[in-house]
Amino acid sequence: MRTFAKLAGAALLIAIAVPALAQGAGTAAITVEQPWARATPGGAITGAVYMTVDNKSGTADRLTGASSDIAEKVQIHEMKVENGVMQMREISGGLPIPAKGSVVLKPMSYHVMLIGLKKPLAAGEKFSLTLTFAKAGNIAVTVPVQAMAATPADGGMGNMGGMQDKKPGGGMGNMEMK
Ligand SMILES: [Cu+2]
Repeated sequence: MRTFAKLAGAALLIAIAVPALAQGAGTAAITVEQPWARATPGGAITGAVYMTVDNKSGTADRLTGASSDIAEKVQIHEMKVENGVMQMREISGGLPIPAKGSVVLKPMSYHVMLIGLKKPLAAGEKFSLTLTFAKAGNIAVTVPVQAMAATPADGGMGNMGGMQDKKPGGGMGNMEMK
C-alpha cells in the first residue's frame, strides 16, 4: 500500500507540474499547451502551428481565429480526405473545443495555418501567435520552431527541387564532336 500511495503522490505531482513546464498560456478555462511550428524551407509562404487546447470549464468554446506578426493571414484549418485526396481547408465557424475536454492540433489534422509568411520559419526561433476564442477571448502564445524532420510527413519534398536542375541544353549530351 505504501508503494501505491507513493505512486499516486508522484502522479499528482506530475499532473501539477506539467502545465507549468509546457509553456502553457491562457485563461483559467482555456489553456494552450506545447505550441510548436515546423521549420519551413526557404521561399515557403505558408507554415503550420500545432498545439493542444485544453478546456477546463464546463462550457464549450471555439477557436475562431488567430493572428501573428510573421504572417499576413492566419486561419484555422482541418485536413480531410475528399475524393481520395487529402485536402486542407478553413474550418467554418471555428474549431469546437468541448467542455472539460481538449483538442490536439497536429500534423495531418487540425492546424493553425500561417499564410503569407514574411520570412521562413527557422528551427530554434520563436514567434508569438494570438489565438482568438469565442468565449475565452484572445490568448497569446509563444511558438518555438522545430526542425523539419520533426515529422516524416514532408519526406520527399526535397526531390522536387532536384528535378528542375536539368536545364535543356545543359550537360554532356550537348557536346558534339565535329
Ligand atoms: Cu492548412
